[in-house]
Amino acid sequence: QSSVKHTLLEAFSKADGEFVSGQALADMIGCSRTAVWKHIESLRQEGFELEVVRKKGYRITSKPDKVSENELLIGLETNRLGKRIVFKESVESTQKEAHQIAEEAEEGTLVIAEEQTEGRGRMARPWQSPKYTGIWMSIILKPELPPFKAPQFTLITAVAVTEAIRDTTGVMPSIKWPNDLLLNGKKITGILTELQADSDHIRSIIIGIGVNVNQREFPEELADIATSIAIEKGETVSRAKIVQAIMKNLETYYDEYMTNGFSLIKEKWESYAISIGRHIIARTVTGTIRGKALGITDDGVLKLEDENGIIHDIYSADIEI
Ligand code: BT5
Repeated sequence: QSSVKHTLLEAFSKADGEFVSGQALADMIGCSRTAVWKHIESLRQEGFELEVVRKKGYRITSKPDKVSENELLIGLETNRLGKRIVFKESVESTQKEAHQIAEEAEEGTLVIAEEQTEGRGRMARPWQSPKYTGIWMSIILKPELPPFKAPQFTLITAVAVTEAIRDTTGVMPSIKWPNDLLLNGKKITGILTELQADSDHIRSIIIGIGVNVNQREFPEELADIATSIAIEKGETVSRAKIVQAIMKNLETYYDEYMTNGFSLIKEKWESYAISIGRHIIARTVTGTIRGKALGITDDGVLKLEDENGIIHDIYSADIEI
């Protein structure tokens, strides 16, 4: 089956957008013209669009936008990140898969799926991950660092993803501390940073990234708070290109962080953030604090000044603007 598919795709690729006759395809595969039709149907199932014209044959008008290994490896410009790819058509959660293999996985291993059936956010909140329309992935890093440095990776990732989206699609998200990217005030990306660590050092850091790319609509409960790149841009964009750009940027900023520390990333983060300098509401597990967001510290902690001039360190919260 897969070699038939390969033969077909090669034939269409040689034809370079022109028609290939059913008989020619039948001869190449060594089957009947009826069987060719069935193979064409299965290409359609995989997201290829084909035109059929009587007496001319078949031609491919559009290829699927996939995020499987082949699509991601061709054109990937990194040295370490994404060199190992675990691709699954459907998983409960790439984060869960990544946790399972983290111990023996090479640094930079990428777990990516077309669909998550139980994608999750922080505090076990659900993360909607419909098939073929978004980027649902988890990256395993193994920095030689103490565990308290881990929250910085959420901020490093936010900067890397913001610039990747800007450079590949032309739309510019803004960052909402700590882990959201927004377009026109609605969420397009969530980041979930998790650890496997001993008391004094990180064994693995698992960065989960969800990007709404080509969804054209959202279920009712998300309609007011979520959007996608395609909705905001008005056209479908390539997920593979975005993934490749994220990997490249993440590698660059990870290296920058390990050699020179957090200051360049902090500067960029603050320039992309929407909440800094504004009045916000921070809902933490211990209570709600209102005040002006002053900025982030070198450890990625949010500084919030309340109306009495007291400055609070916020380590984890949901922010309302
Ligand atoms: C996050 O959590 O924003 C982190 C999301 C991380 C998802 C990635 S996908 C790959 C990897 N595998 C996983 O299983 N997870 C990671 P949080 O800040 O807690 O936001 C969760 C909230 O966002 C939910 O309670 C919903 O309100 C909302 N939400 C759910 N799905 C969404 C979507 N597709 N787009 C925008 N908002 C969504």
